[in-house]
Amino acid sequence: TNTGGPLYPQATKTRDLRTLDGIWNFRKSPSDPEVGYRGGWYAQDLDKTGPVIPMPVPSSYNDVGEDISLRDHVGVVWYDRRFHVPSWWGATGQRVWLRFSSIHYAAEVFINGKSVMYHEIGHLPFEAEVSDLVSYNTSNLLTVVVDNTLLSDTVPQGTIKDVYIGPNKIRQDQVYTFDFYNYAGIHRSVFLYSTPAVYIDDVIVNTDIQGLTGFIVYNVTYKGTAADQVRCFVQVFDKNDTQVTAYNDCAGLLEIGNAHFWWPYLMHPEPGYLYSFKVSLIDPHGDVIDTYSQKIGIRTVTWSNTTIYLNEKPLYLKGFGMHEDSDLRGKGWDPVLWVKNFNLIKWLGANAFRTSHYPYAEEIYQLADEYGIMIIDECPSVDTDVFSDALLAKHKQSLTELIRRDKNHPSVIMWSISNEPRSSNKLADKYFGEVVRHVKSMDLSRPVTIAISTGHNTDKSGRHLDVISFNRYNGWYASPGQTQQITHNVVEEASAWHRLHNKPVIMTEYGADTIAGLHLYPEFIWSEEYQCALLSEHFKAFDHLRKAGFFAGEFIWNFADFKTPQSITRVGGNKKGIFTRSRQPKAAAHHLRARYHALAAAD
Ligand code: BDP
Repeated sequence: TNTGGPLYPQATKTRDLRTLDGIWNFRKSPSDPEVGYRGGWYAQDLDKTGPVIPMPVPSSYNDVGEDISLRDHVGVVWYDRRFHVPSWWGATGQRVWLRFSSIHYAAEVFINGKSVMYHEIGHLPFEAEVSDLVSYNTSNLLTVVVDNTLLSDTVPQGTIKDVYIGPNKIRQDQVYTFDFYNYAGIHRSVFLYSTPAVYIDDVIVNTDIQGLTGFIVYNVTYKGTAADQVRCFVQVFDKNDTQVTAYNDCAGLLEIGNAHFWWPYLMHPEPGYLYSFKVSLIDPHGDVIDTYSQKIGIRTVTWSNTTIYLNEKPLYLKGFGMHEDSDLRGKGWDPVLWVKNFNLIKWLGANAFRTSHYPYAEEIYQLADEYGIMIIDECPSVDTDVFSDALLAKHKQSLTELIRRDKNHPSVIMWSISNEPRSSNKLADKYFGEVVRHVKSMDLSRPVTIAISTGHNTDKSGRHLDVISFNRYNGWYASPGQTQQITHNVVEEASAWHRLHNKPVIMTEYGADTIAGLHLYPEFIWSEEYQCALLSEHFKAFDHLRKAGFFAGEFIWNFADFKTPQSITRVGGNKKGIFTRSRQPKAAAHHLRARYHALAAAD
């Protein structure tokens, strides 16, 4: 595993950037995954090894064909393409880097037949320096082997089941308990980029506020030379590109008087204010040898045993759980979809979402920074069941990579270390104690939560958390069609969690499957009327709980309909969206919109 690449790639005066997105060659492996390796598929153009099909990158491969065996493929697939490296990169001694923003689930990457890197765990970037492997005179062959198999020690977990399909014939099925389709492939952009020989490796930024003054504590690390040969110069620019402060050190504390703070959407007339934080490495002659700049927001997140505060103001989170999911491209990064999503989020008057149930594309956090939308950032642990040491190591690894990637985003206000783990298991106590300790060793500036579905009487994870989040389907899985108990149950459960742990409480999931266009009145399950009625009963509970003083947020499940594995409880997927999969509103979207805007006006 290579865990480099915390900085999102960018072209600057000293760096260049190409994307390798486009149409690649693709070939499904026979069920014995070794066939391709034995046949040396990594060392020749894939179309020489047998039939290939064109495959868009980024995208999931599952839904672009007409073939069940492609959609439901379990195991290994091969991708390849050729690329050129600009000759001036070599001539000027630039280092060459290859970065995958995410491949699900595991990947091995070859350049010109040589293995370059292996990475496991989807939804997170990985990269390697490939300067010595690329040729400048001819094209280079890039081959990627992707394996979507989930087992008891992968994050998330799954099982492979042998299915008898005829005499001496076994098909291997992937089974998993989580409720979204196990889409696979090269899901996000592939970047080829250059840095100078001596380069900025990472920048860590933390911020603080006192009165009208903003503070930036930063630390820059660089690689490729002896420490005394370069120095750092940092500059901070406001929105008009006016420099507001500068400093001559690789680590320091900057003070900005009368600062513009980063505020959430609808909490301030100018939400999402971002400064540019520019780092330059300067050599002994005073020449700039590398520069990198990123957007930062000055804000604080603090919490007590009842309240989460942003810039010392009590926060009430209004949002939803989401998915990276859409027609045809599955979990492939899609700027059209996400600009539309953010427009809908603003239209709703929401101020937050949870990246259920895995880290989303980095571009999504950049948009959230700009718009002032707060994120509960979730790692890919969902439905954790068997609490082994091997799993714990990988679970921690997913958080190491997540926090390294997302630490500087002002939009990220909380880490969610799991969704619905089987936390009544005795082993869950020690397990989550260790996961939380690990997160705290990397970041003390944000609270940690889990979206818990275990009841408060048996859960073993809550005592380790800063904020208790719970998922509950009153009026759906419990008493479908019955809305009378909802308000009471939600108030009781939230209060019980608070009494038990004396911590702020959030409801991270509630909702009802709804077929857009199905109207049944008086309300009946699956209809738009029922979804609205179920929401209304929850709203009453939330209003009551807001007065009780420990309730910090409401997140409906889900923003939009999404694809799931095939099951008799799912009609073409999970239909709990307030928007359809093509992002058209159900009646519930209008209902929720009225509430979120009214709450924002009252706050
Ligand atoms: C919850 C899960 C979520 C599901 C949801 C549902 O956290 O992933 O999609 O239930 O069943 O248990 O709709």
